[in-house]
Amino acid sequence: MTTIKPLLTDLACTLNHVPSNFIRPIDDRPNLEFQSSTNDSIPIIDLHGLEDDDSNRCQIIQSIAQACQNYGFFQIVNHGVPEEVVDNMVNVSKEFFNLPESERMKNYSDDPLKTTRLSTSFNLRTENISNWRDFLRLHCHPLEDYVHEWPSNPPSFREDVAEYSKEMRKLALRLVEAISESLGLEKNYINKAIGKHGQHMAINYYPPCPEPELTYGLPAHADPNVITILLQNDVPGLQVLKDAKWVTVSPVPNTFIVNIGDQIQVISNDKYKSVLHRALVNSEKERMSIPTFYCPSPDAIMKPAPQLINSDHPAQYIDFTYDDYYKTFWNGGLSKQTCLHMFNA
Ligand SMILES: O=C(O)CCC(=O)C(=O)O
Repeated sequence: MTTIKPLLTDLACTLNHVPSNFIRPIDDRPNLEFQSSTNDSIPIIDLHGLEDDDSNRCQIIQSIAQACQNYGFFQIVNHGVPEEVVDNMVNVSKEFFNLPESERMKNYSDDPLKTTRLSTSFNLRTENISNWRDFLRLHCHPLEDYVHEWPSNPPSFREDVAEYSKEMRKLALRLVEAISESLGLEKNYINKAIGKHGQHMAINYYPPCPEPELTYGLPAHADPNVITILLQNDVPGLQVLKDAKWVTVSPVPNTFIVNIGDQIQVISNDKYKSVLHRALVNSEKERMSIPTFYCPSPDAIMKPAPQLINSDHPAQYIDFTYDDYYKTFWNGGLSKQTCLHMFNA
């Protein structure tokens, strides 16, 4: 009798071939040869001096504006997050995915609306093709509302992840202020527009894959939220769409990758674009990535900033609640376009 394993991690190590439910159609597969031949990447921005009231800040904000306009993505150095906090986060995540299956399964759910859950692929309830990924998803703000739901094994999990979440929140607030200014808006404009904001995190675990040319860890998608701050381990896999080509973001130690999400595209009235990205998998090495998603409050009314609407640039979007947008995203599945067209004016 075969036992059905709900999680990929436990199945993957027994396989020599990718099961048929993970195989993408021929015209939608990663091109691994191209991946190794490209040396383009996204801009790296040094945040040192961001809080100074001098030309440093102006310079950094200009670099952010250019990166958001041309790439929708950038990497940051000198971000102010202590190395120890990052190391603890990475180590405890590894330990979690190394726990026995029975222990990890205590957190399992396929309900996308659960605020703490371990799951696999993207949305098992709606998708036809599976993705080569397990993930632990956690809501992180306000911490005291969620921390008691988080795994209590490994024993330091809650403490290490809480420390990391607090650092991510501080960093997200600084970045969102800078992005606001880069659009010519008041520093606090975006943080006010998104109301009592939320913060979610995923720990993505991509086990080694026997045939990485047939499947994705995550197929092309844009992020529905405000900004995402991503930490990746030393195994490449993230690719970003730039001028119709997939650019690999090679891991750089002590950096985070930042991308603007659909809600910044809306607030900026399409000045900034929320860009498609995807995760490839590797035949030999496990890959881990840890995105922090900074989100509007579910009841926040999202719309273009009035200052960015004029006769040359009429409003591109109707008003909608983030709750509506988020549900549309999860129910629609990951696809090659954002859900933004469903909210066009
Ligand atoms: O693993 C990565 O590098 C990308 C992860 C991602 O895009 C996501 O979790 O939405």
